[in-house]
Amino acid sequence: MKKALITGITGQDGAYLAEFLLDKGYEVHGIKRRASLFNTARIDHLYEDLHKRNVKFVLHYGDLSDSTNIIRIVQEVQPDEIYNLGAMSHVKVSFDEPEYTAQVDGIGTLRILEAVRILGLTEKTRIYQASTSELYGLVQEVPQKETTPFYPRSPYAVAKLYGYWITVNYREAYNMYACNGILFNHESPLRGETFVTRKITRAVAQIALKQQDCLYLGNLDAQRDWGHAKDYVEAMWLILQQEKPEDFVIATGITTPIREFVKMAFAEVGISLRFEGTGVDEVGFIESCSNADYQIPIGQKVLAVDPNYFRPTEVELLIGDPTKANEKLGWKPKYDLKSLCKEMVESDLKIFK
Ligand code: NDP
Ligand code: GDR
Repeated sequence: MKKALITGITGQDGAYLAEFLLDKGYEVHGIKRRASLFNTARIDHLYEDLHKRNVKFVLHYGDLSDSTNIIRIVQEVQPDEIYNLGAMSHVKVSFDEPEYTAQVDGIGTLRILEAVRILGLTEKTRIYQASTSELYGLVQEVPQKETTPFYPRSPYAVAKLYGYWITVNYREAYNMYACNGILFNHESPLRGETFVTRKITRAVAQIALKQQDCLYLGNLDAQRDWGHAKDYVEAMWLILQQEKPEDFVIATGITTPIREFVKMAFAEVGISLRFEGTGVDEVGFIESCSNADYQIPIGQKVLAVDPNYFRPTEVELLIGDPTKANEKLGWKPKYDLKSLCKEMVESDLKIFK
């Protein structure tokens, strides 16, 4: 039985990856942070399974800012694979917490690599580093692929740039099986509530159910290449199953403006929108509503721009080229954006009902 260790197991990707690996027969270990409230909502069902199906699922307290506990856990678990998904993952928040973000997202990656090296596990343990399309930042080339130059635009992206290169360096210096997955945005019903897609689908559900009047967003012109987290955790696993370690872009190859995702999500509850104004004055009104269950007054303002959500430096356009992953990993996404958006809106409607 293979053993996997996942940092960030309580996050969106950690939860899907843990389920994926348990289904493959892995013994799964995860690192969770101590918090004053329960923070395991996304993986609680795996605990239930633990008692019913005798699955192997173990959580350890730890933090990527503390190398002593990382070394202890890696020594205890002796993992075949480590998935380093733990991070302060919010781009806008990284401008408020730049040093902490560097500690966790940058040096945290070094702590994992060093733990494996110090413990003499370089031949046994394979490492997946959660790298990101944010590395591309200011557009140098479209679509973005493995050879596209990086130009990070936030403390988050700069910290992840260190994580990327230290992973490459340890692979080359110590012959370790350590790889970067350069993943473009991926979403799901488990997406954190403050990322834009989930913020939108939650607001659509609450507006349809008359629990909220208006959704406030930042830059509506930014464009993202969005996929489903379920498809993307499979790619993480595939990256660690190859003969030789390499870095891969994981993306759909299709990009969509934030404004279009807003329209798409409202369409799921039968509401169509009319936009007026530009920049900070842009607003969205209800133009029509075809669903008898959600009768919101025509003309109600449901979308407005709040400059507080603007970033000091923005990433305007991300579109990935997944050709290498298609060809070498045999990876192709199963979900398209419409089915992802539908699943997210339906899930949020269920929650708010
Ligand atoms: P989430 O924000 O949902 O999850 C982040 C996880 O990291 C949580 O489990 C969180 O714990 C944990 N964490 C935060 N700080 C620390 C710390 N100091 N020590 C240990 N663990 C910590 O992110 P996602 O699941 O969406 O993303 C997973 C990884 O992939 C991240 O590294 C992210 O930067 C990267 N990524 C994500 C993409 C996406 O579109 N989702 C795209 C490309 C890369 P807690 O629950 O306690 O907060
Ligand atoms: P991103 O995701 O920054 O790409 O990072 P996010 O969903 O936060 O933003 C996407 C785009 O939407 C614009 N936007 C808003 N964003 C948020 N969060 N809230 C708003 O109100 C809002 N209005 C407009 C943003 O300006 C941006 O252009 C995510 C994270 O998961 C990272 O960890 C990961 O590395 C990258 O995706 C790939």
